[in-house]
Amino acid sequence: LKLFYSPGACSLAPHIALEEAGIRFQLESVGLKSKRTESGADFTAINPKGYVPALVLDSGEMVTENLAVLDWVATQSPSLGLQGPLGHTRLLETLAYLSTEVHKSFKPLFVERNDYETARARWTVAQRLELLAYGRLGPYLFGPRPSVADCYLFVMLLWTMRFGIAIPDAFLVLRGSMVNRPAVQKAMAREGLRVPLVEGTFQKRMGVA
Ligand SMILES: N[C@@H](CCC(=O)N[C@@H](CS)C(=O)NCC(=O)O)C(=O)O
Repeated sequence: LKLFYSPGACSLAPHIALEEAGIRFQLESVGLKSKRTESGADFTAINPKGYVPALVLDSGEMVTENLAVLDWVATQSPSLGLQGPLGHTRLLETLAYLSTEVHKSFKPLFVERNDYETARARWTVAQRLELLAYGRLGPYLFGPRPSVADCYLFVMLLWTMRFGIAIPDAFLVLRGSMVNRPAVQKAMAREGLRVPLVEGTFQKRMGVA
């Protein structure tokens, strides 16, 4: 099993999830601009989409798209999924929201568009996180245990620190709970990222999203 990733990018979500699952895997970093992997390979020849995450299974088949990669991890390690008749549906619902509504809303911030687009993106991210937080009991999205959706949300909550976007109190708790998890600390250290200790003091080496 091999995960292609870039430090601090959205691929940190499956990286954390794989650590949480206790699955053995290899990592290979990708330069998102150069499209070269750390071993010098042309990443677009491996994944024509040219973006991370890309997970190569032991069978040699490749899975891309965070939603699918995270769902795959949850099928390997059901404690990272959601139980009950609607469990899988709720997981996909949340992963889809994170991917298409939250993650995508960050894009103008990473490409440094004009002030208007940047301000609008910040507002959109904040508003979508408010909607997601509404009615959550915590500490994680679905209660006392983290799911793969929390891994994805956590990466977005690191990005809000980077861009100084205020987040709901429930997500301050969630981010703090995630930061204390050994799997999160291991994955962040492996990606060369400093684990935030105090709100607002996050020194990052983030990839471009
Ligand atoms: N649709 C993809 C998007 C993944 C994505 O945006 N990856 C970013 C890093 S967070 C990336 O690799 N960007 C470089 C590029 O698109 O060239 C997913 O949901 O997994």
